[in-house]
Amino acid sequence: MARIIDGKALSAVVKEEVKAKVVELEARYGRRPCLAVIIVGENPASQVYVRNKVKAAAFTGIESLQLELPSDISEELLLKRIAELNADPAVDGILVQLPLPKHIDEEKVIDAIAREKDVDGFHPGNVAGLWLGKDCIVPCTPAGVMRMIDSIGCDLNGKTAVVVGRSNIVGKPVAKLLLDRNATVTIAHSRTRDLAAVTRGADVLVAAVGRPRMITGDMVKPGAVVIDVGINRTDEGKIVGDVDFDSVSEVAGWITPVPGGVGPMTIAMLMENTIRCFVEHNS
Ligand code: BQF
Repeated sequence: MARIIDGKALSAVVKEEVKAKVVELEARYGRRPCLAVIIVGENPASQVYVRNKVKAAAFTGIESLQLELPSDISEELLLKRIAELNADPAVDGILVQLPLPKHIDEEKVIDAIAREKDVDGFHPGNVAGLWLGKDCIVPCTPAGVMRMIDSIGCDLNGKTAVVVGRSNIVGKPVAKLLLDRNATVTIAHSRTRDLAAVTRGADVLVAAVGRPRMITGDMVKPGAVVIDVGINRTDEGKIVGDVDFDSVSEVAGWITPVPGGVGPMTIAMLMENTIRCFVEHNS
């Protein structure tokens, strides 16, 4: 029976650390870090995510500023709002909640955020930095995944890691971070032939595909560390991961739950990234 990596508990520890750091930073710089969160439209999931971010900011003592923009806002006006936040010295971090309405080009919007304020780590300057091995802002979910792996004392050196999913936001950056720790990394995806044979080779398995319960116990190596990045809503309205928790927890050594796994860690890492942008903004 697998042990659980409790993302909720771990995120609480990280947020306490951030909270203490904010006190220290306020004493040193005379103000607190400030995170600007832009939401366009009324996607219910996005509204929940933005609420989680604003709540975490309040908990840690980070100031936040929420811009709620209508779904029919022009791309031009959204870019203008971002330019204003870029120029505002009181703002340390900026994020635009994704996804955006179809008439807006996400890439243009991400490129418009000042690299120095890009708390999501999605700006091409930060993406390049990650792949070139520079010390730069790391996307929150991949950073959270690594923190969870570290929390169990897992030494990745020489281990076989399989990432299922190749998105720019999770799969690709997580693979790079695992590679940086000397894991032997495979990125599998929807076209991978005999996926189960690939995943069964994994000492560390990261699922980030967006298909409910697709990783089943027969696809997992006994004792493996299984990290579930998925958040899917079933027909019954239940939130489940990409991992079939019941069957996989019989085989794995460690497993992250959904909810209460990677999700809370994503939010905690956003707070850390905001502090980092603040410190760099002030020095
Ligand atoms: C939990 C996200 C897909 C697409 C865009 C806690 C969050 C989620 C779950 C959360 C996510 C997922 C966020 C739990 C932010 C993570 O208790 O399990 C927190 O707020 N997330 C996002 O901003 O955009 C997304 C997933």
